[in-house]
Amino acid sequence: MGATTIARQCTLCEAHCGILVTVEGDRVTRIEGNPDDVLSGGYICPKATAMGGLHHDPDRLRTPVRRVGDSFEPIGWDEAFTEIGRRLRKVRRAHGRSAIGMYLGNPAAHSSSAMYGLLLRVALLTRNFFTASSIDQFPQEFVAWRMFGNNVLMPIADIDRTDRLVILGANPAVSNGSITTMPNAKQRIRNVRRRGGKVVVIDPRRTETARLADEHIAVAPGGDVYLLLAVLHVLVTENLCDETVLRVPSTGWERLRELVADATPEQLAPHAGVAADDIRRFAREHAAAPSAVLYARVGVSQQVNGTLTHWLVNTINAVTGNLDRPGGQMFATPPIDAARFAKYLPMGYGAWTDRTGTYKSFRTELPVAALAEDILAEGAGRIRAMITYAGNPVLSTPQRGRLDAALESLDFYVAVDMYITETTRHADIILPPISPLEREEVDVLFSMFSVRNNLRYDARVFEPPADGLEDWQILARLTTEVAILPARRFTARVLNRLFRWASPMRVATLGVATGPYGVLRRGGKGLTVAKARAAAGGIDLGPLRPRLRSLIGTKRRKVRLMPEDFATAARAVLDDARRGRAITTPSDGYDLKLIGRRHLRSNNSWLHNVPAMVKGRDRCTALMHPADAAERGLTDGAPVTVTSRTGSIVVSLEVDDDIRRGTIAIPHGWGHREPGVGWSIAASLPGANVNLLHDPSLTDTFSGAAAVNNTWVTVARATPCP
Ligand SMILES: Nc1nc2c(c(=O)[nH]1)N[C@H]1C(S)=C(S)[C@@H](COP(=O)(O)OP(=O)(O)OC[C@H]3O[C@@H](n4cnc5c(=O)[nH]c(N)nc54)[C@H](O)[C@@H]3O)O[C@H]1N2
Ligand SMILES: Nc1nc2c(c(=O)[nH]1)N[C@H]1C(S)=C(S)[C@@H](COP(=O)(O)OP(=O)(O)OC[C@H]3O[C@@H](n4cnc5c(=O)[nH]c(N)nc54)[C@H](O)[C@@H]3O)O[C@H]1N2
Ligand code: SF4
Ligand SMILES: [Mo]
Repeated sequence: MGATTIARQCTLCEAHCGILVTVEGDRVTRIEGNPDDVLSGGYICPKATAMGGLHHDPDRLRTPVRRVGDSFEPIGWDEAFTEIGRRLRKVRRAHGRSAIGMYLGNPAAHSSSAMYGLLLRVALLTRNFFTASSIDQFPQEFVAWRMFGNNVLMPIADIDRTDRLVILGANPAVSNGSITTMPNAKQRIRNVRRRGGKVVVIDPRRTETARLADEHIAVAPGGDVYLLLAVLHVLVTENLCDETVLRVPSTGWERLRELVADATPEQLAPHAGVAADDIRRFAREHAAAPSAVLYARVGVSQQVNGTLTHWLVNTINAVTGNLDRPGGQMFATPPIDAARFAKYLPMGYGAWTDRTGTYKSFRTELPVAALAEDILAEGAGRIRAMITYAGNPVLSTPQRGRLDAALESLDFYVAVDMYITETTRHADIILPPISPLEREEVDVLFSMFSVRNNLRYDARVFEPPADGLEDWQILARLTTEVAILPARRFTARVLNRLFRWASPMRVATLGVATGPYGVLRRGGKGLTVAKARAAAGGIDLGPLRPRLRSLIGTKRRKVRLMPEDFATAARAVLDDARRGRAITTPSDGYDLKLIGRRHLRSNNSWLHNVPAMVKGRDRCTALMHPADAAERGLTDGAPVTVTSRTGSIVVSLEVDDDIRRGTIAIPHGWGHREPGVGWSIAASLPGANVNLLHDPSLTDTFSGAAAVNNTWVTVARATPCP
């Protein structure tokens, strides 16, 4: 049988590397990097082959299933949708709109079906909407909203042109970049140095990225806020920065100067875990570089001071003249320019709260930290039915181990997922989409965060099965089922017709045609999806260009360097530090800080059923410094019990001097040995759910995002089971 090769992208992580998929008959026989891809240029990581593994995985669901007792049996699509509609509407009639909750997970962002996820969210009119964003980039969006009046304006590090790249709380050598889409991050980082630039990594662990850098600063977990306040102090007091370098007018400069006037490196160094001299040198070198960019990602977001730290990152970039200019922080001009519209969207911060009144809504959603409680707590406003779409919150979010019981207690739960996971095993009905290799798409989201402007098209590798549905088709049907419709039978039919026509591909085609490069604006030479389809590696639309002025949504279009509530919170952080109280100070007998870690062959919780991704040694280990291990009489490979205020897990110890003393690192997304989990390979692997250790109430002060990098733990030799 002849082989054919099809160009598309790997959609597993934000890099969306171009791949060439070779198919013989109905089998994927090879996956290689596509050298013509305008962004990845032939690079792929080992996960790319998992695109084939997922497609062929016998454990992947191919038809809807309904729970009967402890197992699932196949049912037809129509029957499934009818039952779901009936039961969800019943819950709403009995308990109100917010009794239906929804959780949207990470892979949703990797397909254009996500727009239908949001449509479903709108149709639900519920207050109880949650996404993985509140354990991820929420603080960054919050800062973008406060500083630039537009939550989408999370700046991109212009890594390909900078003279100095400072990475805090990110490990792009493994993650390949996030909210700065940079496939082959390793090469891009090496190129900074080849150009004569300097790379600095600020991370409690000497990561794969730190190994590529000129300098590694082993900050204490949570110490970034002190470090950056001290850096700003040096920049301000030595007149190494000012507000005149901003290309867009700003407010708050004087208040910013006052804030850091006394925030000396000497005072803050112990809390940052970095020597005062190093802080001073860092600040001077940073100011002296022709262009320089601070790039921070989840390691910084997942902190109590996540918002404050991301604000300091953006502010330092701004007052050193590195905002909205090549080599600094920039904004893309994507083929569908969603940022232009986003500035008009209300963020509804605090428009409502969770039931305990602890967490404020932001961007029409509640922090996922509130999820289990909002289901379990007795009384009015309780969530009685759930929809999850492309998420595995049981493993990926801190819930004090209560989410299993919470999901089990629901009147009804429907999951849109292709696996029976730790989460979806609790569902009444699971609706599986077709495999990613059966989808045709254009990447509209990550082109908003790429290091170059581009448009790339994803061809189908296989025709979808006759009875297969894409995520968007499933979500569209769910939308009609839950929408409040007059004359339901008639209007539902009309809506379903309309949705069938409005496929994400059609919407994207229209969006691109009317976008900044589109044929409708630029005539015959303009961009179309058809042109991207004809170019097997996508279309390069050039380097990033300054454009903040046109996107900023604040009053009088000024950058807010010092939002008042940030000033208040930062003052409190400084006052506490002066009194010797810092997020980095151990307390109550807990003596080690727990942080996360990602592996090149893993992707959050869901690639562990593909044999090539999990072969070799146990990955879910606790990484500990040799001196910390010796102090506790622990040896490499030994099982250890890790205990926090909220829970306790057993994992193997990995002794390694790459990690800062007083810190341990355990990856998330493991712990698949739960009864009823449908991924047979994953369920045979060692590892535990690290989110059992994280306290859901430990969150970022402003956005409510989970602060999983600020958890205190103890570690002891595991006592063998009796
Ligand atoms: N402790 C700790 N916890 C963390 C993190 C951390 O660093 N430390 N990181 C956090 C981050 S950044 C994120 S983004 C979250 C991720 O958290 P989640 O999004 O909740 O979890 P994932 O592990 O990505 O689960 C994805 C689910 O989607 C399914 N899926 C995959 N592709 C598709 C598809 O195309 N369609 C549908 N319908 N389903 C699909 C998979 O089978 C899987 O069940 O985890 C967070 N959790
Ligand atoms: N291989 C692989 N790639 C992935 C994923 C994956 O699971 N595996 N997940 C994808 C997803 S959903 C996302 S959001 C991105 C995330 O992409 P990145 O942001 O690059 O994520 P991490 O690799 O978790 O890097 C976070 C870093 O922060 C460090 N850190 C922890 N605490 C602190 C702190 O207090 N201060 C500082 N300065 N650093 C700290 C950790 O040691 C770690 O090196 O990766 C994506 N790509
Ligand atoms: S870095 Fe790896 S997982 Fe991410 S898109 Fe590229 S090949 Fe896929
Ligand atoms: Mo993420």
